[in-house]
Amino acid sequence: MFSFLKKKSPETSAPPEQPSTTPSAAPPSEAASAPSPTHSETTLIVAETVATEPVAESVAAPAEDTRLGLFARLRQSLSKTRSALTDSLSSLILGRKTIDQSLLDDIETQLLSADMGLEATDHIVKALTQKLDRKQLANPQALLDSLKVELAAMLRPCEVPLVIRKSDKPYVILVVGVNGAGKTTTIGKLAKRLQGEGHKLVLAAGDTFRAAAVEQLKVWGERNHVPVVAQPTGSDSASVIFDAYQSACARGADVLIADTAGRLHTKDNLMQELEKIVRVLRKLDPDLPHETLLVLDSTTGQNSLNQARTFHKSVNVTGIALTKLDGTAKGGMVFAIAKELKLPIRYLGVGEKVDDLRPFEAEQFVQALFSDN
Ligand SMILES: Nc1nc2c(ncn2[C@@H]2O[C@H](COP(=O)(O)OP(=O)(O)O)[C@@H](O)[C@H]2O)c(=O)[nH]1
Ligand SMILES: [Mg+2]
Repeated sequence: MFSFLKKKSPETSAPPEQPSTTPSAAPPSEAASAPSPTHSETTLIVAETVATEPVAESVAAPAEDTRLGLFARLRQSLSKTRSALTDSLSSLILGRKTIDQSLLDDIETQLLSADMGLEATDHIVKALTQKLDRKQLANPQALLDSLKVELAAMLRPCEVPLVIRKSDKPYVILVVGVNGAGKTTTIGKLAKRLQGEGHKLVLAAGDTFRAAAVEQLKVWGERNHVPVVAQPTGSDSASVIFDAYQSACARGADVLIADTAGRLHTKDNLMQELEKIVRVLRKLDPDLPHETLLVLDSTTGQNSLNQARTFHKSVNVTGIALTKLDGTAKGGMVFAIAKELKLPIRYLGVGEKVDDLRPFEAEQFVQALFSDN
């Protein structure tokens, strides 16, 4: 399935296409201490697919392509959060005859227990209290409608889709996050999505800490017919990503997505490694990476907010992909992220399949949370 190009000599390492804009041939001094891309023993593994049969899961059924079908799937994937948060909120509100402070207190408790976080909960309850004081909440249904409006308003500033600028070629997406958050899976899904939009991709297997991570990315590359640039486990991650950038330039790729390791964020060396990757990229082009996408696992609830702060401090996160919303009742944390981090939420991961990555839409998310059918 893969062809392995052993970079033993400059002749064998020649790229298949000549670069239009090739970065300086020598790696920056930062990367030179690590296995250099031009080092005679460096193995550049380019996974090229020769698969002719489409992978079943990568082909979306036509019916699922409709907006209605997508909404139904989003709704279904949020079922755990819906029963933990919105179903009980709805029955709490609609079950009351009068709207008073004690009802608002009960709403507050519900929101907090659904991982919405203090700030977001406070914001919502204050807004509802104001409306109650101004006599703008005539009946329980008006309160419920008002709650939905406030929730959507809180999410709206985070609805900033990822736009691949053609002028930034290759557009570099650095994917960061702790182990198990869903980085590699998200890269696979994102590769498929961007490919569907007509972009030519290269993937960088920058998680050189775990052998399985490289293999996992290569399988995704094979499925998506995308070349994967990798080096053996234990190689320098910045060096792999540097190689991949050069390969992406040589191939005329539109997008380079780089995977990274995710050992616990409390260990300083991970942050140092990520900072080094960014420094190496910035020597090639000060605008790199164009997107630093932090992958957060929604099942970890409030804990992921702390992770986000740590990563943001080190590598200046520009967007968030929130995974595993299908497996958790803690979907309320989307609101906590919106209120506390104020970063664009680019995508939601709603399953393990290749099509289970959804661009984040505030209104649609709230609708799916409250929709009965
Ligand atoms: N249910 C579900 N599982 C997911 C999602 N995203 C990732 N996973 C699973 O989470 C596990 C860890 O994912 P992986 O991509 O290896 O995480 P990484 O260590 O950050 O690269 C794998 O079993 C994935 O299949 C998602 O949106 N929903
Ligand atoms: Mg991984």
